[in-house]
Amino acid sequence: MQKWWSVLFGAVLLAETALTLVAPFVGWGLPPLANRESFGRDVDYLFHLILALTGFFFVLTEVILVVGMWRFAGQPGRRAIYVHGNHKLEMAWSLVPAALLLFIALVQINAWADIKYAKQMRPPHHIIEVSARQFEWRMRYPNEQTRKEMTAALGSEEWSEPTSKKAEDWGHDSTGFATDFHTVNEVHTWAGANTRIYLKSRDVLHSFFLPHMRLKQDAVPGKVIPVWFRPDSDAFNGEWITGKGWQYEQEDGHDKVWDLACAELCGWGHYKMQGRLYVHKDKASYDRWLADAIKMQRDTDDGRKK
Ligand SMILES: [Cu+2]
Repeated sequence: MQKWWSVLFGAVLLAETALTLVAPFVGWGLPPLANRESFGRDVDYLFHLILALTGFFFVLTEVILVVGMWRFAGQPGRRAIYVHGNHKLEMAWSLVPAALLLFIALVQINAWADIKYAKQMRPPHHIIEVSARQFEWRMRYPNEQTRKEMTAALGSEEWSEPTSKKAEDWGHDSTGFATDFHTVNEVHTWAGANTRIYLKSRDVLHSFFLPHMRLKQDAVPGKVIPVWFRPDSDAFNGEWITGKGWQYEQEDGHDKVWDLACAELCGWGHYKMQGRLYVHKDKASYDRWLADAIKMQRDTDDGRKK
């Protein structure tokens, strides 16, 4: 009778394995990749490599568990045997994972450096400041003049972070109106643009996650963290049309939508930290949107420098 437990465990294991094998064919895999031209494929490769390694050892240890439960199920009159460790086995199950972790650490070096090292990032075409708070993302876009100055400075040989003073003049015109643009939960860039994000948090830990770009980075209070991504040249999901707003491209009859999510449980309203990534067809479409957006901001009092 005790053997039924091993049958139950075995059945669950079989079902899990079957579902995993079926998954890629019924679309339960990763979301569509819209960042194939920079580091997206590297991230997917690492994901699948680690999934294969952990999957193999998961199935192996579960099979050993199920077989053990079957063979050594309790029987009336049979006494348990006490084992005081096995030196060779313990060495093996310490050294094998250690070697695998070292292997993964070596394989991922280039992808990590490409995504996270400020000095190795591609010179940006576009810069956005993203500031997380409970429970929304606040984006800040430089006006065209500031964007040009900053991208030129970052693209030059001489590495220079924008200083805090510089960020303050993102900026205001002589009449005291803001000429940079502030928005909530909307990331705007254009297809093929190296997009640099300066990530901040105003309160607790959040995590900036663009699943289709394969970009995820924690926002840490007190730090300004640069990250970047580049939407593919065919990744545009729509166009800004003055007077008509955002028009989504269609794909298989559905709107093409790229998500922004918070990937770090940050409080009761964590689920509300959803946004959208708008990839404009080209810089001209982005410029039209920015001009309209700055105009709308100007038409309210919020744009006035206090
Ligand atoms: Cu959050």
